[in-house]
Amino acid sequence: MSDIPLYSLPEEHQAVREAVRAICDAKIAPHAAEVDEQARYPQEAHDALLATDFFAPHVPEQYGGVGADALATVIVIEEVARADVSASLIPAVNKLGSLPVQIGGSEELKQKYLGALARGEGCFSYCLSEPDAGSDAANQKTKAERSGDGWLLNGTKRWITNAGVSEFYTVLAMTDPEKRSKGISAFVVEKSDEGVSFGAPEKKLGIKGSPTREVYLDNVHIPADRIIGDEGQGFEIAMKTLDHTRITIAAQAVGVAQGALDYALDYAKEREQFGRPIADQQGLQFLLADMGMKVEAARQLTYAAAGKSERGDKDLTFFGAAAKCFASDVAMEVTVNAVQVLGGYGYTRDYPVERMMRDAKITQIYEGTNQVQRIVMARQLLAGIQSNI
Ligand code: COS
Repeated sequence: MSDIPLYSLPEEHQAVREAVRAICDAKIAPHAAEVDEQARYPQEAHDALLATDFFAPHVPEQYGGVGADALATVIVIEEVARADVSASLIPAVNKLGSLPVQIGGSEELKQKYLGALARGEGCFSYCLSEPDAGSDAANQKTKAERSGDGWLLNGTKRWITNAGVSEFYTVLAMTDPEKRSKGISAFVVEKSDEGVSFGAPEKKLGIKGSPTREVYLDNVHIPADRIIGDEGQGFEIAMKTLDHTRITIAAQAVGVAQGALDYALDYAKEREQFGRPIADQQGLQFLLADMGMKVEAARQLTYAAAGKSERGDKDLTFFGAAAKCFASDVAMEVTVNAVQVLGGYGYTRDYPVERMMRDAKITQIYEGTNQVQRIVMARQLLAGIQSNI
């Protein structure tokens, strides 16, 4: 038998949590309300994450990164989201944007772009969605055509997280419309490439500190070696990427739910009504108990999925979708209930739980709506791909 404690978080992962929480308490949480109120990029969080190697922790050591495994990366994102969901999109989207390169890119592309990301030269965004390609991701209208010794890209990408801030973009584009998903290819585009521009920031319900903009590609000419993998491999790479990164959305959901629960618990112990703390009321205790139970169940599923991501298990697709779907539904329920615990105060911007409630909502939508996650899960189950736990 191994001497690793059975079914518990390894010590080094617990140490990662403590380190990130300390940074969040000191440098990220104090700015979260203002970032939301002003809908501004959380530059303090960006700088703090960069200074402590939590900016893009997933980048392997061979490309100059710190090589955090999938579970450690999840813990980083969870802890940042507990303080500020907008800020947690920095490490999360850096993984989403760059993972296609890590999964399918040539060695030269990996050295160049994963290296630049590890050095903090810029954030990395992921450009799959378009005005007519949301859930139907294969319906790509952006085109890439061979031109001289490279590629010419034209089209509009929509809902792009950290657009304008990021220096690097993975862009999915149609190279052969006849072949639908098999005619899609992936490319690296840089913000400084001629013909790249951005729309106005979307006015959103939550995650206001993370800019969401359209990306316009107007005759953008890029060198041939910027293709990720082979021509026609883009959709498969995009879907494989999401298998891994949906777990990071689950992590955001667990983090924001934990943040709301922690705040509600402290409040319930202090707030007095009928001559005693409201925490003494059994009705409220039942609510808090359900919140705690569901956050823990979401966390366990998320960590199990992270293990599968790290090992590349064959049931990863199911687990990535299940963790994202379950944890985001929990986040929505728990944050709404945290507002309920605080009553009228919870409904004001003087307390953080209404921000957490607004921020939680997006986790049910992005990286595939929870309806899409159920399609993905059902297909896996019907194909007979069962958990190998
Ligand atoms: N890993 C590897 N390959 C995959 C894959 C995965 N997880 N998922 C799909 N593929 C492959 C399929 O195997 C298929 O190839 P074959 O024809 O050789 O079998 C090909 O990709 C097309 O897949 P499929 O037929 O399932 O495509 P659909 O058009 O039916 O789309 C969904 C499937 C709905 C699951 C997909 O479009 C999707 O995930 N949509 C949501 C997109 C999303 O998350 N957007 C958010 C963007 S980031 S904010």
